[in-house]
Amino acid sequence: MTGDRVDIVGDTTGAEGSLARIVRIVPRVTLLRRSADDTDAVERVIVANADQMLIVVAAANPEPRIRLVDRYLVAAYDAGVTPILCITKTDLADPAEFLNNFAGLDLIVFTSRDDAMPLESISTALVGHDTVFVGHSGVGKSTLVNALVPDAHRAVGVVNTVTGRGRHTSSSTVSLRLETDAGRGWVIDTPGVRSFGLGHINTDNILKAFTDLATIAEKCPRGCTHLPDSPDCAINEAVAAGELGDTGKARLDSLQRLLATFAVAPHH
Ligand SMILES: Nc1nc2c(ncn2[C@@H]2O[C@H](COP(=O)(O)OP(=O)(O)O)[C@@H](O)[C@H]2O)c(=O)[nH]1
Ligand SMILES: [Mg+2]
Ligand SMILES: [Zn+2]
Repeated sequence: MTGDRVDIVGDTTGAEGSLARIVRIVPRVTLLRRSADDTDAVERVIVANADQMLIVVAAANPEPRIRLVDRYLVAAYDAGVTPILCITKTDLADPAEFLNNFAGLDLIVFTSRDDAMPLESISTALVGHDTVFVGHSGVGKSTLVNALVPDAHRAVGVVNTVTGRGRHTSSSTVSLRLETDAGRGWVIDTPGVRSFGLGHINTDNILKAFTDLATIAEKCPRGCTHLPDSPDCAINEAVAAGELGDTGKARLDSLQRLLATFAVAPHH
């Protein structure tokens, strides 16, 4: 898998004709998976050992979709990978309204346009990490990767102006080394992920990502779903009582939206 660390033996000079073989895959720290749809138990691994996920969404062309970002967030939290949001194409639309939907999350957000990319701040966030770039095809992932890693030469696609959908120009997942004055990191560019089924998700992992709410949930009744209709839910009660301040309501809304994203799936 892309991102795997391996041990190799043999001639490791890399000279022409040299031969080495992989003898061991180092145990994976994280594994980002998806199923084709929510009822599909077959998992496809996207990348191993990523510790960050840069979710790339365009402000327009293609239109941003809250639900898709929610699904990426759920997949990241489930895998123990830290999500970061990057809104591209802000030259085409103002993303403020869309971003309001994620105000309750502890999420670093970058906004970018191809004539003014915040490359320094993004690089800083990537140094010392393995960051997988995900997002619908056509949102500008490869454009961003090429700007961050100048010798990446990732193919950039053309977005169909009628459907707003990109052609899959970069069809493989690759790891690219990011080199900056502040240090190194790995950038993993993926082809557009069309479906992001969550057939394998463990909902406890979603709650764990909301550390403040997870502590309160220890007082919830067994089997509590933490959804609005859940009786005696300690989180619902704490937020209603104003114990979590102004941000409590927004964080609970975000948690419940993510839990509901998953609730449609029959597993677990
Ligand atoms: N207007 C505008 N177009 C962009 C921007 N970033 C990328 N694009 C265009 O969007 C299209 C898809 O970009 P690409 O990087 O291939 O997207 P990917 O499929 O996510 O890798 C290309 O035509 C890019 O030139 C941006 O900030 N503003
Ligand atoms: Mg691409
Ligand atoms: Zn609860």
